[in-house]
Amino acid sequence: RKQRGFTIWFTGLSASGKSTIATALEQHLLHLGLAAYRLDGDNVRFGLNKDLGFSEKDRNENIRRIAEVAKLFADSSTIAITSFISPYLADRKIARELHAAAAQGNDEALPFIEVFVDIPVEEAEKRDPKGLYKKARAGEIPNFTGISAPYEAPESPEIHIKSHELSVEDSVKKIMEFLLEKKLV
Ligand code: GGZ
Repeated sequence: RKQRGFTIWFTGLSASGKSTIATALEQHLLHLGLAAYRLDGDNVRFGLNKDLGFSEKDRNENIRRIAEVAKLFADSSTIAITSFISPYLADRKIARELHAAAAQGNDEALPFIEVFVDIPVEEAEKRDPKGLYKKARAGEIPNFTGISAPYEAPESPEIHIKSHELSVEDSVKKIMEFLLEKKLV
């Protein structure tokens, strides 16, 4: 059976563990022989979206473009994995609807799986691997999500991971169980 493309959309605070789980998931899928491709800040914000910053308007545009690119990957039968804060409900809704509106040549919608990587902001701040929360608290980074800019938590994500309670390995397991149950892999 030919692999069907779909998008796994991670959302969560900076330092929530999105990229770590997304990377482990991508490795797992690749080892199974499935085509997967991860979009994250390193390959999108420094290229396609290098004209965008962190104002609300720029984040809207960041997410809009990422959703369009993920849809193209999914349409090409790849598993697109996106790892961005994507703090606004409305932006994630647009991304979901873009996938629901069936892709060209397909009669089926492209599945969209939202994964909420949930961590209390205090826990993310304790981790602070890049010292960004400290800088944000000091007023050196404006509009910092969770400190001086909003994070709108998903209301009904397909998968909810409490990343301060679940290991990376178990997080990948939880996502794989969902994909298997939905017969997506
Ligand atoms: C949040 C910021 C900010 C501000 C720079 N707010 O932990 P990181 O470093 O590696 O991940 C964060 C990343 C967020 O970019 P996204 O494209 O995921 O954001 S969004 O979806 O909201 O468009 C952080 C760094 O960029 N960073 N300034 N003000 N995170």
